[in-house]
Amino acid sequence: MTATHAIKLIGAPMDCGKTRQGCLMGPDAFRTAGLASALQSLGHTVDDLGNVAPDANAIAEQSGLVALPETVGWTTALARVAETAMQDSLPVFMGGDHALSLGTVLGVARHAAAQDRPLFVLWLDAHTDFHTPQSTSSGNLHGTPVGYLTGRTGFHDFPMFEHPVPCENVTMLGLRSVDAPERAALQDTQITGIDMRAIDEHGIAAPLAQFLNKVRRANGLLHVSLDVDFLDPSVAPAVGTTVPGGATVREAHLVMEMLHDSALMTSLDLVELNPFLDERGRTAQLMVDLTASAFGRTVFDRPTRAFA
Ligand code: NNH
Ligand code: MN
Ligand code: MN
Ligand code: MN
Repeated sequence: MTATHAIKLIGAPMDCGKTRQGCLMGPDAFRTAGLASALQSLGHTVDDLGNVAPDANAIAEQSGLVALPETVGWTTALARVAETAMQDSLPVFMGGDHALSLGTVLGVARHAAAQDRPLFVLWLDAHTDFHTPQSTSSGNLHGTPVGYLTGRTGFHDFPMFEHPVPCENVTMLGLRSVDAPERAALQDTQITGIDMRAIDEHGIAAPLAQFLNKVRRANGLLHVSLDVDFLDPSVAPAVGTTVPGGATVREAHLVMEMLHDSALMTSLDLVELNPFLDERGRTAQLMVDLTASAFGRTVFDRPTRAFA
C-alpha cells in the first residue's frame, strides 16, 4: 500500500552561502553514500539529473554580504529547475549549503501557486535562517532563506518571491541558535518554532503530528528542508556550523518516518553537508539513511493486525 514516487535527484554544489568551503562536495558525497540505490531498493523510480550550475547575472557585489551575485545566480537557476521538476516528480535537492533553498522554495512555490494549492515548509535546523540581507551580521546568505520565502522585505537583488509562504504554514524543529534580530522579527510572526528544550520536554512527535495534520487538512504541498546541523554534532560532524545539543539519531529518524507515513512531502532539500569535515563518511551515510526513512525504509514491518 506504500506509494512509490518518481524521484529526481538534483545536485546543487552551491558553496557561496557562507565563507567556509566544502559543501560543493556534498552532491558527490550523497551519491557515493548510495542515495539513489537506497531509494530504488524501496521501490521508487530514481533519476539523477546531475548537477545544476548558477546563472550569470550583472548584479554587483555588495559590501557586508558574501557572494551576492553568485547567490542570486543559483537562486534563479534552482528556481527554474525546481519548478520544472515538480511537474512530474518529487525532487530531492542534494546540497550544497542552505542558501540553495532560496531557489528551490521559490520554484516550488511557483508550482504550488500554479496548482492553486497552499505550500507548507518544514525547516529542520539548529538555526531559523530568518535574516534578511539587511539584518545579517555575518553576511552569510545561507542564514536568509526563511526570510525570503516568507516574503520579508530587503531581497530586492533577488527575483521577486511572488507567492510567499504564509508564516502560519512554516514550522521549524530543532532550534538552538537564533540571532537577536531573528528572534525579534520572529516574535511578530505566526511561524511555529520548536526549540530543543521543547523537544526535550515534550518530544518531537507531537508538534510534528500537529503540523502534518494542518498540511493534510489544507490539501497542501509540503517542502522539507533538512540542514545537517539539525542533528547533534556527535552523530553528524560534517557541517561548518556545529551547535551542541541537537536532534538524536532516533529523533531524526522518527521525523522522517512520520513524514513517510503522512505521504505529504512533495519536495526535499538535503543541505549543509561538508564532506571535508566528515569522519569516514558517517554524516553522509546518516543523511542517506534518514532520507531512506522518509521514503519508507523501516527496520521492522509491524503486523498491521496487532496495531490496527
Ligand atoms: N544565524 C547565523 C547567521 O546568519 C547562522 C546561520 N547558519 C546556519 N544556518 N548554519 O542554518 O550567520
Ligand atoms: Mn540552515
Ligand atoms: Mn543550521
Ligand atoms: Mn547572523
